[in-house]
Amino acid sequence: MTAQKNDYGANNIQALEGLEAVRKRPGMYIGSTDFKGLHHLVWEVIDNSIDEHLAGQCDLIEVIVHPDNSMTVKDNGRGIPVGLHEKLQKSALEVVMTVLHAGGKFDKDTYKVSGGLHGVGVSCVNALSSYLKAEVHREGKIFTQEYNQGRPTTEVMEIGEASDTGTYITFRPDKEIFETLEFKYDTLSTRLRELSFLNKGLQLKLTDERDVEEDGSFRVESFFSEGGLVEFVQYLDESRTPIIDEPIFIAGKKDDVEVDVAMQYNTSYSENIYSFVNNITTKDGGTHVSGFKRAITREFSKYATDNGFFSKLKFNVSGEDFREGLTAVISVKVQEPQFKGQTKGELGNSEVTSIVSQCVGDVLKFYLEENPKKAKQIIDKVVLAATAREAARKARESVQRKNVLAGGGLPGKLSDCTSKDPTESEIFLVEGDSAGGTAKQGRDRHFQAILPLRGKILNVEKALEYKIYDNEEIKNMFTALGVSIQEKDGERELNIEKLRYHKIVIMTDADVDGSHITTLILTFFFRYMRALVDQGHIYIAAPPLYQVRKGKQSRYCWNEEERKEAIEIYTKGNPAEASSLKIQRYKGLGEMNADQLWETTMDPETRILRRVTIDDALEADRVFSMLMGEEVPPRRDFIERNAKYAKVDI
Ligand code: 0RA
Repeated sequence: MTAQKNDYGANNIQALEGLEAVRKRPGMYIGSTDFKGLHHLVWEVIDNSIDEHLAGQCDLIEVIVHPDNSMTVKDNGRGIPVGLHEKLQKSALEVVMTVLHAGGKFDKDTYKVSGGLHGVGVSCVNALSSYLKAEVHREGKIFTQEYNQGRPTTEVMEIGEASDTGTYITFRPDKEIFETLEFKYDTLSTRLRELSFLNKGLQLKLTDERDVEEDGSFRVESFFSEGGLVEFVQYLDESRTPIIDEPIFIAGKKDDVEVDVAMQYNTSYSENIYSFVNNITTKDGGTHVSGFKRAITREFSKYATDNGFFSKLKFNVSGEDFREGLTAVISVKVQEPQFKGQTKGELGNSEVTSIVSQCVGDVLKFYLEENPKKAKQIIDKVVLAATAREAARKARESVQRKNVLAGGGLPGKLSDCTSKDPTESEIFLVEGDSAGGTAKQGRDRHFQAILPLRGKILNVEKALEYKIYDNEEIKNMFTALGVSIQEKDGERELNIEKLRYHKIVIMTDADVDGSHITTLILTFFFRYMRALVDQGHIYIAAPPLYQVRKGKQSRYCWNEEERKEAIEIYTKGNPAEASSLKIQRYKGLGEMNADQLWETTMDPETRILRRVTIDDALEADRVFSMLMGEEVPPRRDFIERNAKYAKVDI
């Protein structure tokens, strides 16, 4: 008995030390303590519920954001076990909630592959919450336990009877740990929608109690997919025109690796491959994506060659040509995933390449043989893509050659900075010549360059690649930035070794036209200079919306709240004073003089820059193609649906 008591004590200390380690270095466990880290807590809790779904024990997960920014995640799984944990001599519930990495130890037999990048365990969430309550419905009873910063504040208590089973976790992230405590609706809904596609048959419900509708009800959205990845692809391509009636679906399993793929060709020119490992996005792809690409190139090449589709071509068809207008979702389940790269966004397990390649290859081979008409439609498109790529290569090389002949100089419209150090240099892409002139006067010429862009730049979503090189504004951007597109083994690559500015700032009017132009420029970067977006070189300037003046004093305001605040300050709350104020609404950059533009929008000391991250490439891409593409009905629908929440956050 004594030995056991000692054990108990020692184990308790171990638990406390574990939780302390998490609080000391939260970044090690959840990546960061910013907005991303905060949401990581939710993903972590949901992951555990998804594991129950994967084990075939749960078909409903509810996520509720409470008015105080605490959060409840409910599932109808088996419920966390509450019985005595032999070794630790306490309730299994307490062990799961307080011992680091204890979560999976009980369920060796269950199918557990969710997690991966997450998978740090719900005890981590507990350690980083100022309050957490676990409620378990199990064995006909309801049990609860509460915690503070991961330490139990109550025993495991039996509080009533239950006719159902499940786990409810309510937690309030600790303000001592997180820089922000505000959960973002769009981030939650995007991920829950994605999870519903990745886990067909699972219902995910999101309730936001902070957002009360006119009739007093809360904002609620429910996500459920019967078709899984096939519906995912259809959702992604909502605003594109499909080439074959139904996406191709592939499911296979080999050596404990599960492979699911859905793919569709559409009439656009872009390639959109989204990949997941154990339900987690791999934004940089990896071995599963390589295996998929390999199979596509191999099977389509073989089929096209065997059937004489390539016999008249005077140039090679590259791997890329097989993926033009392709939208695909690849989801694999791997027992021990290894994530590579700086942001761990790439699957490293080498065995996965050939497994995916084989699974996809087998199905494709069969599909092409069985569906000759569809096969021809796809191959016709591939031939078109190869032809267009050849034309684009010629156009690009001709532009590059002409530029070299012309002395390889910079565009005439560029007002370059004097510094030759890219790390300190910035370029402002400014809408219109007149605002460009003001920016040129206002800038610090040592490190700030100005490139005015005239009118609306070409809408690249609709344009063929070879046409974009005829466009003056686009040519100017390539030469001014010092980047070029090169082909390597038939794959296009952006060379940014000679990038001349590490900050590329889009500066447009703060009105509807301005935001349209920003979206156009962003679409261009997204499609043709993606590496610059991924590496965080693209920024959006934020000019103020108002200036409130009283005599010689003035304040700039970036939103309504600041405007009200400024009025309040200058009138000292006395409405009679309001007539002495001058309030200017800036509709365009042109309404500011050079000094004002510098002070409000360009001076690194005082300006606000928004860095463009395509963290959510998926949603951004959908929005781009919806706002820019051919199909009008989904666009109208999108705008109407989002009118109340319209906020394209990229
Ligand atoms: C350990 C073992 C079992 C289930 C769970 C944990 C579990 C954890 C969480 C976290 C959120 N929801 C959850 N649901 C279940 C297996 C239990 C059994 O075999 O009955």
